[in-house]
Amino acid sequence: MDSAAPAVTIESINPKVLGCDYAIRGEIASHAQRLQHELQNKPGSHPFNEILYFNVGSPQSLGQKAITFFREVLVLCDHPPLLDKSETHALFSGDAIARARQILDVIPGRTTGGYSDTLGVKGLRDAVAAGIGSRDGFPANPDDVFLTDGATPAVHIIMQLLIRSEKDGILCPIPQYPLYSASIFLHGGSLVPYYLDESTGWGLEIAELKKQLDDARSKGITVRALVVINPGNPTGQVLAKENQKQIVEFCKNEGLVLLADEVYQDNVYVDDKKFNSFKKIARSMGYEDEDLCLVSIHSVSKGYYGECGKRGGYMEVTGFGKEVKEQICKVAIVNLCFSNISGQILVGDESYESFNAEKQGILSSLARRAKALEDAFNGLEGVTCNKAEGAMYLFPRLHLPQKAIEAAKAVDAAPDMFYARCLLDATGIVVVPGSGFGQEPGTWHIRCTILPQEEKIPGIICRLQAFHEAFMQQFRD
Ligand code: DCS
Repeated sequence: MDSAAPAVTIESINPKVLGCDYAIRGEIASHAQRLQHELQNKPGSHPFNEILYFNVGSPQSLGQKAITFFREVLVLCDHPPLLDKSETHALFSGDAIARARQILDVIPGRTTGGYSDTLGVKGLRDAVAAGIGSRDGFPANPDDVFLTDGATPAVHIIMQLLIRSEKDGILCPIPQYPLYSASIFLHGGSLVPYYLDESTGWGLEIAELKKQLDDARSKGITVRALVVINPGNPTGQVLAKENQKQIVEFCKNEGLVLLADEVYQDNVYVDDKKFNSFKKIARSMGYEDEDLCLVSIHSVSKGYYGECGKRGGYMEVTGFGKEVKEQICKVAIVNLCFSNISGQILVGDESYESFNAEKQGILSSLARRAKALEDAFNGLEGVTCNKAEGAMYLFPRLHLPQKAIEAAKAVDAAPDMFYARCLLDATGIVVVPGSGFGQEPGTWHIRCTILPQEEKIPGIICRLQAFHEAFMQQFRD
């Protein structure tokens, strides 16, 4: 045997790792990093002087300020001796001091440096359950609440639980947030696509669900779950109550777990739509715990928190029965605990008057930014863009001239990738090609966050317009 042969090579790693894709940090983002490096080493080497990362939904990376109250509570919990210092009362709000004391009282050992209880600190799970109860008007059981390091691990846990082989399928929206395709692939299952209807504002049709379910079953796939992202990423639609009722009924009748990704529940920007949790919908239809297997996931990365780096989230798991829940707990035990304590503190925090102004300021500014960017996209030749009713993104459709499609082909790129790359090279603006989320064959999109700070939006729109006009001019048929 060749002793110099490496123990692991790209050919010998798990093909599930090799084959899984996450376009948000894909080819365009890597190219952007190269350009950033070049700009640093050689200022003036590109027609722009900064890279604008609109590919990732990370509000604070794009300038959103953290809510003061949350950060004060975290600092005080991380360093409890501050609570005994007189200066602390001048530097920190009374609400934050009181809240930090309450939180420390429920954390074993009064420290953020220990492993927490397996499912998360009991007192904080109680707070999350109370929050869900007041949101929905139906009580939540703290034993159904698992605190997680953001929403991502919750998705992996559920996929791990449900997927036994490639014969197990998960119904997943197209377009979708690529965590779903990646996690289904990594856990060895089959993604069963259902298409959202762009012409009705990314409508979710039950007939389409049924068609895809039947088709998968006819191929021998056991469909285990339906993923619904509400409000949608990348599509931004907020589901209507009646539609949600149909979805709940569909899952119950077809014996599917409903995996409700509700991380954007605070991000709704239109007056005629309101977020309703699937739990509330199911309970208001008279469905009890045992009638429906439902997982609702949430995160402090989104909403007005924007605390992506703190990795806080939860999943509320209902209808699974005691034995299955014990198995989820076992996975948590193997992890020692599912999540870090700072994230747990954030997710368990309550709404205080003292941060209401900051919260409203962030949410109303996001609504204005969504509208300004939506109007700008709709003003571009050959671009149509549905409303961002919620979430943090726009997903405009590009109707590209044939010459642009051929130019893309000539460099072996999909047309949306080609467009995103030309946009980056000309303006420094980083977006994600629609192919990273899935799209109807033959349609092309890009995804752009609505997160640039408000004062930067007019300048960004000007750059976008100038680029698009030049692009269309160059490739006009
Ligand atoms: N679910 C959805 C729908 C998301 O959009 C994201 C993150 C997550 C789950 C995972 O969030 P956390 O693990 O941070 O809690 N959204 C990514 C996106 O589309 N751009 O950047 C992050």
